Amino acid sequence: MDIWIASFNGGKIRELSALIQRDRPHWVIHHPQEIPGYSAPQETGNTFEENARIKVRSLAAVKPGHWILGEDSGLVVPGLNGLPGIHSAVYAGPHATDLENVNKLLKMLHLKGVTDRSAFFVCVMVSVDPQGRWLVARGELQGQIAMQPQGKQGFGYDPIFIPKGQTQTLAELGPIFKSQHSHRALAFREWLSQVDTLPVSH
Ligand code: ITT
Repeated sequence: MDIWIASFNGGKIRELSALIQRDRPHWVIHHPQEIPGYSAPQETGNTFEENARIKVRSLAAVKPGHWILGEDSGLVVPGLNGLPGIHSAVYAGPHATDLENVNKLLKMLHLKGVTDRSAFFVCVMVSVDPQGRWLVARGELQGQIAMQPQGKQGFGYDPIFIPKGQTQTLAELGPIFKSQHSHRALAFREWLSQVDTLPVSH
């Protein structure tokens, strides 16, 4: 079957594509970049799920009758009252780079004298299928914020996130670790199990 990934984030697309290719190698993956003139919708929701639904609904409007899969994700830091949370992509500004977001997070922890560096990643995955049925799945990865960036793999906040039970950041642990343990991998696994219970074959 064909599936459209409702994302413009290269890191996410890479990880999601690898998960799909691993578990459903016969699926054909498409991206919104293939659609001339299509641009990302405004993420105006107040929750990860609302924003994931906005992305999926927007792409479904131009690709009706297809499988559309989207997700909204972010890093929640309780010591910063839950920030950056749903604002993770734009924490340091509307066009912030990953590096700027990472630096702002480290700076805020320092400025506010936060000693509790615990944090968790959230991913809420949403899909709509050709029959108009919606699925929602969630994954979380617990850990803590490193004192300084380490590692070069991954994207976003990976260089400063140390998963619980590990001594290295996600950017050091790399894609194989993330494909097994990340918030995205867990949400995908949960989503796939829901797909498999739908009363049609894929
Ligand atoms: P799309 O909406 O086009 O998918 P986006 O980057 O705007 O791309 P989000 O609004 O969901 O996506 O923001 C997610 C941000 O959270 C992302 O830009 C990273 O900064 C961070 N993030 C999410 N998952 C991550 C991961 O696995 N590793 C590191 N950072 C992650």
